[in-house]
Amino acid sequence: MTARRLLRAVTGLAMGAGALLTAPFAFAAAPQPGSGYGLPVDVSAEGHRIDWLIGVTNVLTGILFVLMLGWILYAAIGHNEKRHVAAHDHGDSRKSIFLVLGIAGSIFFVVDGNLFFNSTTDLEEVFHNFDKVEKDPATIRVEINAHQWAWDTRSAGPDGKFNTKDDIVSLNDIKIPVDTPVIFEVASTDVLHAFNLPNFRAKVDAVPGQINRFWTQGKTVGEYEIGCAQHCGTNHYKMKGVITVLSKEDYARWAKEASENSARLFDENDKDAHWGWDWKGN
Ligand SMILES: [Cu+2]
Repeated sequence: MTARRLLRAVTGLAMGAGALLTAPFAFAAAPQPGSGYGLPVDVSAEGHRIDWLIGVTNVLTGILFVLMLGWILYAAIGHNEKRHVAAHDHGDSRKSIFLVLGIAGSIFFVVDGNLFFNSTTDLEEVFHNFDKVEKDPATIRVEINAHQWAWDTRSAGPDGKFNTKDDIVSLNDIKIPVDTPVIFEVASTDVLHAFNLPNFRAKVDAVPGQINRFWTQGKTVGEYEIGCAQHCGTNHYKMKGVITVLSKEDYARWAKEASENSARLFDENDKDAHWGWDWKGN
């Protein structure tokens, strides 16, 4: 092996290894709590489905990357001017066309097909299966009204109706019980925002004039971040909140106290406080 060929091989390997090693850090400027440089820790009952899809896709594209790198190295080292004269064709032979279509088609079928099949199944059976969640008498309902630059939150209180005097109203602060389904209805009063719960693998656009919904269920008691995932103006970065997963007993205690306080402070003439809407689901 001549020095030049050795240099070429080493450079190729180093570039490939460098790309592999730096890729995960390019997307994570700071470590996320609880999980180093990976995804934020998942505290939801169904978030594992999304993590599985991301993990499998990473593994499959990782395998493809290594195969392609090997192929390029083989071409660079195995075929060179000293071994034989380079052969060129236009890639329009039957064999070439079938080979290219076959490889591209298989990659598309396996990688994208897996994403498509599993994500549509997950949506149908779990994430968009509101019928099942709404039938559960334990289900909690929360309304979110986004505005520049905060999240108004409202839970129904003991009467189960929104926009009444026992509603629990807060700002950038949501409390939910553990192991209990929660349906969120999300709207916006001004511009597009996106209500994002990274630790629940849940995110939905907040759109003026429209109510979007999703449901989730916390499985680990603790405090987690709420963020806005849609650039919505100068102070977009300040649109942070906290969602707290409480034990069922703590939640019951808090909800009772909070709705009593709300009823006490209720002012019929304060129109700004009455931003809630009739619950759109069942
Ligand atoms: Cu926003």
